[in-house]
Amino acid sequence: MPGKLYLGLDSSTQSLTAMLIEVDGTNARVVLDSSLLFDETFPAYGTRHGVLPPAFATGASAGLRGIEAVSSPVMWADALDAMLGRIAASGVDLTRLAAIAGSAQQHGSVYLNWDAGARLAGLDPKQPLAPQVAPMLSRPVAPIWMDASTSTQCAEITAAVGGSAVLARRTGSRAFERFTGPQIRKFATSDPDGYAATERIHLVSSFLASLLVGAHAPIDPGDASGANLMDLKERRWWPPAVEATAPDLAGRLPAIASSWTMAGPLSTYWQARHGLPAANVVVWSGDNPCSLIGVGLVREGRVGISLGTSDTIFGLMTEPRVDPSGTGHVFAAPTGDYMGLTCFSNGSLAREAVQDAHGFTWSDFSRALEMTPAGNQGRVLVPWFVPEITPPVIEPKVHRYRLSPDEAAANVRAVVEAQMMAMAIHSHWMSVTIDTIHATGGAAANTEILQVMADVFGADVYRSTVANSAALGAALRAWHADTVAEGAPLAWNTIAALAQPSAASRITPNPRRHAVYRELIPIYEACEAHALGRGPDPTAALERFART
Ligand code: XUL
Repeated sequence: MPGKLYLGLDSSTQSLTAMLIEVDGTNARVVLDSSLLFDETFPAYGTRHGVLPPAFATGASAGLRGIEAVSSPVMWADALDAMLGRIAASGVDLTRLAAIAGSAQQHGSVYLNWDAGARLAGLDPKQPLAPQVAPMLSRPVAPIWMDASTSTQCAEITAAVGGSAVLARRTGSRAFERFTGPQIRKFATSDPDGYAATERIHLVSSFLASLLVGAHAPIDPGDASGANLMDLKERRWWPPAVEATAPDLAGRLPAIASSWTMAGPLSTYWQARHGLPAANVVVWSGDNPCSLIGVGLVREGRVGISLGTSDTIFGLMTEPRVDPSGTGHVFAAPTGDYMGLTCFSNGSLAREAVQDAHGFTWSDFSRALEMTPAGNQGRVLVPWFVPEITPPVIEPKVHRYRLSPDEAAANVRAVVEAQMMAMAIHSHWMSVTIDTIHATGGAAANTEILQVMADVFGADVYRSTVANSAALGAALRAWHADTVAEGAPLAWNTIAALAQPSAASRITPNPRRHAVYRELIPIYEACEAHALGRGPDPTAALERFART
């Protein structure tokens, strides 16, 4: 008998992806994987890479042009309509569809007016979704995670709750410009009438779930923890932050419900419009919490490293430990645990800057790594080619110690070693003993880079082949929630088996090289401190290291 189907949707910055899995006992396989790009499929909205042009941003006249980033909730709804139509027409027997879960870009907020509840319940299946969503909005645009315009609001919220350390301890993160709370404060103070016209403020995730169930849906703790508003341990809105953010905000926020909560069946709109069944809709989560599942990181000690435009290290934590330096984030994980995440902006950007400086191809880059020894004979580069998030660096500057810019191969090794050592240093706060790393992202194709990763961390590295980890994570969450609803929850390890990388991709650390890095890491930390103007020149220590 054919098994049940589970659908995962991922509404990211630039696209909407759907992944349908079929489950037979404890085995799952992907039966459909489909994406649509917003810019390409919906040019009428005028987005570039999923972001509206600056004219749509509210603060253009206040000198905020360029750091504001907004997108269109109506476009996201349009995409949802198109994608569910595409799935309905795929020929897969959807009567077996048991549950749908979703993932969305984190932090973005959608402002719905007092009529929205009635409009959600009364969607007309003879009409497309988008024109029915536009009149629900009290703010036509949604600020998204790329927005950096709320420094003032961050400072105000931080001061009101008693400082950064208090906010981070309670909510998992100090105030960040892109987080939802500071964004809400900016709207409430700059457009009080718009705020008064707002009944409910959804995150992108709970907004899209609401469209599917035809009612205001709850939000899961994973995405709620990207708001600077949730008490991470209690998994409920934290009154001091809510009060510090905007007047009468508590009643405007969605309810928080555990990640496996059924928000309701797919509404009659979707049933009548696309002939879909009344499948259960699971509360949606953020893309990072969903990727945790979609990359198979369901136990402490296994972390993911994504080598993309920026590099990210993330992993499950059984306890809500918080980064005292304030650069890392802690979110609730869809497993009921926690997840730590630290982002570095000098990822591919820095690797490519070195590659380009020496006219290297990608295979020259690999050869340079092969030719040079671990520890680079004490030659170090601190790779802040662009402003860095971790540690925070506003004025980009590349620092070299015992290294000349023209030593091509040594610069290649230096940039990769620096990135890996920085990730090891700045993920220390998670207090997780890392034994396994799942590497994802474009640069994970490079085996020599992964070897440096294995040697620096002293951990096995596997290359993850999951391309749409957030959508897969959402599909797996749908399966998990269904097993909970049936009263026979499956272990996460079983659920996430589909996301595990192949054993054949394993790269093991070399103990001798790992010992070299154990010695070099504290010296690299001293290089960072020196580059930040907070410590003595580490050259003598590097010379001693080079002699050993
Ligand atoms: C995480 C963050 C991004 C978005 C991307 O804090 O801002 O990863 O979730 O969609």
